[in-house]
Amino acid sequence: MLTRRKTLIGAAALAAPVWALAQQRGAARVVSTWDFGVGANQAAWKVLGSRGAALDAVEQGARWAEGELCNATVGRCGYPDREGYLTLDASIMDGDGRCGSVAALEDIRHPISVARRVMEKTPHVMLVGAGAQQFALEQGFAREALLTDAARKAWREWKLESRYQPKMNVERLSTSRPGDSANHDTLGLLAIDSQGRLAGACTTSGMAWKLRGRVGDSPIIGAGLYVDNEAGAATASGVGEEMIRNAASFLVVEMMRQGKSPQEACVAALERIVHKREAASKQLQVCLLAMNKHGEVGACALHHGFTYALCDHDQDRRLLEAPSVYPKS
Ligand code: SD4
Repeated sequence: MLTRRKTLIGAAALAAPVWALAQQRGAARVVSTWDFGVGANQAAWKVLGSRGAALDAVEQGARWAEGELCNATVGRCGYPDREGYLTLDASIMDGDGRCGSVAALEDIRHPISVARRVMEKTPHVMLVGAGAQQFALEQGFAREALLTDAARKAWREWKLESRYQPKMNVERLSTSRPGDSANHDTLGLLAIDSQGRLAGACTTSGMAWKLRGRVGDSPIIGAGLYVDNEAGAATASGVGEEMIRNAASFLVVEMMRQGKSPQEACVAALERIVHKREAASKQLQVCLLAMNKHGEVGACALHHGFTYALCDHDQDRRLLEAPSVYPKS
C-alpha cells in the first residue's frame, strides 16, 4: 500500500519548481505560508532587501500578521478556545540554534516579539500561559484585550453546536458559515539573508475552539519550526497534533541534512505521517514548507489547497500552490 502511495506521491509532489533551481547563491529570500504570506513577506523584505538579518526579517513579517492582519487565525483577530479565551502561540529560531517561544499567551499583541525576548533575555526556550504574560509585561509589552467582537460572535455561534471539527485550508475560504468558520491557519516564515544566515518564525492563535490549555505545534521547536544554518529550515501549518507526533519540522530539516532537496524532504515527512496514521491523514491537513541552506524552497501538503508566498530580489509577491499527497477531491 505504502509502496503504491509512494509512487503517487512521487508523481504528484516531487517535481521541483523551476524557480527553485534558479536561486542564486548569496541572494536573500523569504517564504511564508498561505495567501497572507504575501503581506508578511513584504514586511520581511524591508529588512532582507537592505541586507538586514534573517532573524529580524522573520520577526517583522510575523509582527505584520499579528498587528495588521485580521483573519481569525493569527494574532489579535484570532478565534478563541471553547471557553472564549484567545490564546496565542509563537516561536522564533535563528540558524545558529538560538530559539524562543511562548504558548497560550493572552492579551499581548505581538507574541513573536515576546518569543524573541525569551530567546534573548532568559536562559529558557519556552514560557507559557500566565508566566509568559508576566514576562511580557515585565519586558514592557502592553496588556490589551484582544478578542474582537467578530471573534466573540463566532464563538457564541459555535457554542450552539459545540462541534470540534477542524476545517482544511480555512485561510483560503472567502465565505464561512458559523461553525464552519476559520479554525486554523498559521503564519510560518523562513528566510535566508544576504550573508547566508537562515531564520524562521511561526505565529498563530492555534485551532479555534480548542480545549483550554491546548498547545499546538507552532510554539514547539522541532514541530512547528526548526532552523539550522548547516542544513535548512522548515515550518508547518495544519493540525498541530500531527506535527508534534512526528517532530515534523525537525524531520524535514534532518532529511535535508541527509541530502534531500527541500521538496523531497517535505514529501518524505508527509509520507511518515501517512504511514503512521493513514486513516487520520485522510481527514486532516498538514502543510510543510522548507528552505535549504542554499535558499532553495520546497512545499507539500497532505491535501490540496496549501498556498505559500515567495519573495526575493526578482519577484516580491509570488503566490504558489503546493502539491499534495492526496489528489484534489
Ligand atoms: C495549531 N498548527 O495550533 C496550528 C494551527 C494551524 O493551519 O497551523 N493551522 O495546531
